[in-house]
Amino acid sequence: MTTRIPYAELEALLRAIFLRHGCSEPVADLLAQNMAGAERDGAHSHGVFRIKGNLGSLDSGWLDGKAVPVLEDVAPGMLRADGKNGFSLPVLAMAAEPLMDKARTNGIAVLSVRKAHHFSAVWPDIEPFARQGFLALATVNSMASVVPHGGHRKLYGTNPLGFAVPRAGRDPLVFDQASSAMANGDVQIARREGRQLPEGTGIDRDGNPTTDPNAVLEGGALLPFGGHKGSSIAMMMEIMGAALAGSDYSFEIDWSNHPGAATPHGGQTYILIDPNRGAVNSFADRIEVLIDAIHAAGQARLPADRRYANRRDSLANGIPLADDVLAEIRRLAGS
Ligand code: NDP
Ligand code: PYC
Repeated sequence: MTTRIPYAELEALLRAIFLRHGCSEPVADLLAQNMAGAERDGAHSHGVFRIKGNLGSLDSGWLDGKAVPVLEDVAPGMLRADGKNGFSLPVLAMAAEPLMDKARTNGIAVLSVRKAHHFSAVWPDIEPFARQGFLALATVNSMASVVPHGGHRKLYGTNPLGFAVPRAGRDPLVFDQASSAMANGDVQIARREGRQLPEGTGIDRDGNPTTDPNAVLEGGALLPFGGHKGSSIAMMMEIMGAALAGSDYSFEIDWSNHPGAATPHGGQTYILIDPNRGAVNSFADRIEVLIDAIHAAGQARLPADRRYANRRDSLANGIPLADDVLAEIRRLAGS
């Protein structure tokens, strides 16, 4: 059975949970908004499903839920942040305004983030920038769970890439995708629901192709999407996330002394571009020309269409949650 609950109620419950597990008020607020927003949009792999992993990291001392990031202005077009072993969300909250100021002044601005745990979807990071008129690109490196193309040992994270584009009078165009054939969270959900994975998703501990989520998660690995092409994108995310930002590569992250920890403290790089500085023609008009052409060519659904439809439905009718999940959330929140 499923119950629909208002967004504000879910956010308040999540906030209470994170406060009870050692987060400061601002961090609990940001986490709750992010997670409730993911559930509202039907982004289930990064919604309430992630409570357990976040609490595991907080409770085991792997992550500091009260960390206050440090932001440095290192160049006219570049900010650098140290997450101080906290979540990535407070870093972005602190850096968003100065980053947009730089992008307005210079046409482009870069934020590189180190030692910040990114355990959420990427679209909530970048959609707000597009709503403010910026093109936004985000790269994240996570924890090792993906073999490089042709390899036999996991090395890369599922390393998502997000891209958000402003549209005149419309919701932004956003895509946000793992560089693996499937996000790790979706493999875990498939295991929980007893579903097999599509062919080409992963390998078992002996390097053999498998559609069994258990085999992928217990000693096996995911494959990059699109063979060598996805593998190079995953490599780029390691470089942009870890090398550029000064964080750990996915394969360097070791939480073995922190039982229950699940959040990777890799690095993130965000790039904002003011499209009105780059484009000679009206950028907004040119985007509509492209989107019309995409539809005319036969692609009905754009990335983010599904989420926006879910968002409208959830805000009108409540966010659907399985009754056992909601009961567990209420228990964790102490209500
Ligand atoms: P999906 O493959 O589900 O979707 C990727 C993108 O493609 C989305 O923008 C989606 O839009 C769009 N899309 C999906 N189907 C279609 C279609 N038929 N036509 C057009 N567009 C489509 O995402 P992933 O499984 O790769 O990633 C899921 C989430 O996991 C992401 O939010 C990602 O940020 C997160 N993640 C986070 C990591 C981290 O380190 N923090 C690591 C890996 C993943 P829509 O959203 O509307 O469905
Ligand atoms: O779903 O692959 C994933 C993931 C990794 C880190 C956060 N989400």
